[in-house]
Amino acid sequence: IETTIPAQSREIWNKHRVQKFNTGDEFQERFISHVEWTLARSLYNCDDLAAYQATSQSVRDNLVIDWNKTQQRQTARDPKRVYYLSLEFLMGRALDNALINMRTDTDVTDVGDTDETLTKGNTSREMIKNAMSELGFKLEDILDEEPDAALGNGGLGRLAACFVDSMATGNYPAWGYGLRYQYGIFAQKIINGYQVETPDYWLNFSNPWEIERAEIQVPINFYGYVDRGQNEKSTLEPSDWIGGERVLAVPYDMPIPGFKTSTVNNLRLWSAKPTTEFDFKKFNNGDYKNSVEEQQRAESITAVLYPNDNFLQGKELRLKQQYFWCAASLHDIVRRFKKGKRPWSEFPDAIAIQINDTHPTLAIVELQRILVDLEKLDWHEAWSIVTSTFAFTNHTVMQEALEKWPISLLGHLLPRHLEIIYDINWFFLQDVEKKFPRDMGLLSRVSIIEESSQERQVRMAYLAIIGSHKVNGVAELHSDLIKTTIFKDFVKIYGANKFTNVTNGITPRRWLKQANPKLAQLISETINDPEDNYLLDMSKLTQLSKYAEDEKFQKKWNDVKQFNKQRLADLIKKLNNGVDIIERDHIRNTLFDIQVKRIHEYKRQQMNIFGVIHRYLTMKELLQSGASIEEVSKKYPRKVSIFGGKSAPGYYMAKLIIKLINSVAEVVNNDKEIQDLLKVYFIPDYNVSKAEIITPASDLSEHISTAGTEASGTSNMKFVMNGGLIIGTVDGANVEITREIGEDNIFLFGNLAENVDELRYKHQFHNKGLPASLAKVLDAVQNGAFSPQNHSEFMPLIDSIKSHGDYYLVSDDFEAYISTQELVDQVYHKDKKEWLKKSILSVANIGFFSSDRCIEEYADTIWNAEPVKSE
Ligand code: HBZ
Repeated sequence: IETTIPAQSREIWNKHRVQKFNTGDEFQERFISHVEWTLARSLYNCDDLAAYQATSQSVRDNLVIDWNKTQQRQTARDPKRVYYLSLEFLMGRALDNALINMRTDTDVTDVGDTDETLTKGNTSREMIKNAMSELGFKLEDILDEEPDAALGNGGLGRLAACFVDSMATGNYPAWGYGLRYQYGIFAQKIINGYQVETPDYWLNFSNPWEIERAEIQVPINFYGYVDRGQNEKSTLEPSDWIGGERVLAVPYDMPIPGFKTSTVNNLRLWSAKPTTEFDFKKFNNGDYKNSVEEQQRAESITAVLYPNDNFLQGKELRLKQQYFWCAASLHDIVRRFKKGKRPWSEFPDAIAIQINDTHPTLAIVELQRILVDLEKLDWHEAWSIVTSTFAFTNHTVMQEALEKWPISLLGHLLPRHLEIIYDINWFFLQDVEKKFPRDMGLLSRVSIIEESSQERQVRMAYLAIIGSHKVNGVAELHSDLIKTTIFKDFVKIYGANKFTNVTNGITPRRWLKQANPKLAQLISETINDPEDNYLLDMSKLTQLSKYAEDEKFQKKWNDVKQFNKQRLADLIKKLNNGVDIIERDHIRNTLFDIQVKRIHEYKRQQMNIFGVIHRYLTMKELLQSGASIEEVSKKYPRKVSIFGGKSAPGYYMAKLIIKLINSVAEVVNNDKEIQDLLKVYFIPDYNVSKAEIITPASDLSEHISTAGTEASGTSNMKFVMNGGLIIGTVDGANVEITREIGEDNIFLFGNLAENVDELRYKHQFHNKGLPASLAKVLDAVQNGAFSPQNHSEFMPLIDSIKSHGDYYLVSDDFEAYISTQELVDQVYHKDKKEWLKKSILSVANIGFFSSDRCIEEYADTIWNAEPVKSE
């Protein structure tokens, strides 16, 4: 590797090379030096926050050493590199994860062995926990000081976070590229039952996990015009884009440690800042204040994450974010490639770029622009490089989420890119015409430019397909659906091989080991894997199957669940002003029924809360007809319905669902007559660190989307990995979860995706009426049972079912939902052994859903990339 340091100086460099701490004692020394030097504090003013900062700085020191080695190794070997472009990385906290993943040399059992990944289970974390305790701190409290890095909305952003973990663990030379938002997803407060959003200023107390690379500043242009020259040269020729506004992109790097490997990868997040260019006109006009204000506007580009999931809000600033990030990332990728001095034709052998949804689609156009305008490649040669480099992951079939940008907006912000898009479309449509002559319908259906709407729009998904060599969905059902619905015409044009499936997964390091240390310990003891190798090879979990009916083992399994339920109950108490929702003694025989995810009509939290209302009303009826509370409890044993999740700030119906949940909770939780048999709680501000407490505590979790609408879901996998059972529809990854764990171990119900169109059609043209169970619920809601002050408060939720075609098919699935819930109660309360058996068998067979498996599939079938191991 090249260096500017003269040969005779290198000896000194090597003599003073920094070292990792390897023992508790060395950690303490490092910790104190950070307290005193980095934080300029001391023994006399080191609180938990300072201790968190100093611990993180110390751990980061170790990671940085491996980070540097990893990067040097990758530069020396020059393998094919992978870049994962995602506008969201929902990372959560970094410290505990780093402690679990990171390697100190004391972890290595076979020093000098070629297989460096043979390491001891948990030494680093245990070692630091003890060392901290000697210093007077409790590790758990220190970990709690860290704010979540919440740079994402939901599943898509968390998937990107699991993927970077797995790419590092699998030793892939892979970087993530994203934006360093100053405000992550808003914090949710619940005030009088309503969601209120407050800003998430997460960088408040400097972020020890980021390394600012202030020396790298990539200029990014917007607006302006294309100079076509004197004789109006063709748009296919190298063209001059004269930008009108310029900002700088500065990278911040986050180290991503792999588990049991010295590989530390990079997550590069871009931040916008003003240029220092001097504006003569403003200067001469004496317009100082205005020129400062204009400069400040640059920073707004990376100020805030857009808080919508599965919904497009076509704002100019959002498009600006997308281009800013694509252009900066591409510049960086191309710069690194050029250092290798390889011919451009080898670009796709050197680089794979995966685009997470259509948000990074402009990267495709930007690479074409770089190759044609700046590197002067022939258009077709350039386009072949581009399409061999990119691959595209789709995450939804829902129309309202598909990105489309008005021509006027795109052409104003990025005039040269619009020309390139037109030319891409021109050549594409010519190919289509050749293959399917005179099929005008087809041409207009697949055109990148949508002409039918009042404003012409660029269809980003089509551009992404045309610019990629592979397109994948995120679960089998979803990948099949996109081929027969939204991308059907493209299957006809390109053939089915361009379209593939990579079923989502989750990282078992965070979602099992970190979130559920008790279960992890029971597993490692039981399958005799003290070094936690099962976290790298989840097929080892199948060894649990033989204990599924072992009563002693079942008891231990149940004790772990009990511990986790208690832990969640403690969190809820804290959030509920110190008031318990469930009496301590009752936790053990209360079924914890949890639905936590973004609030969306298609995810059907409304059906869940209607189910709760149905249960409550029926319990009340039984009591009124003279049944004793014992009799009622036979049919409806103890249960707590727990909800959590954010609504997009502008999503009226989702916000109303949150209010209904809270209003029902208010009534049910205060009804003395039902004696704690039923409780309802909405956990405010659901996020990654809360999910780590919530997920291990479920007996049952709900994944009940209208069939065909949830592309995959990933919390379904998390809950099962933590020994919870699922009630769910035949949708997304529920289908493959069922295949893996067995249909006896999951509670499926409801209509199938293939029947959804017909059911919707029937709602449009025939009034089928409501099932009696649902009618009873809606009547109660309509009569103000949960809104005595304002009977019509929840009318929009009722109308959506009764008058507006019940698009999400609540009325079609409700009865099956209710009866399946009753089945759940019976198994849980009448046959606990059967329940535990199901739970154990589920965990035993969930290995497929490790994100390590996903990354291997992407690497083998899409990226053609290989791991780089240290030896
Ligand atoms: O991606 C989710 C899918 O709904 C879920 O089924 C899947 O498991 C997950 C991972 O593949 N999609 C999202 O989370 N989508 C977004 O958050 C989103 C954000 C901004 C947008 C569009 C979608 O403009």
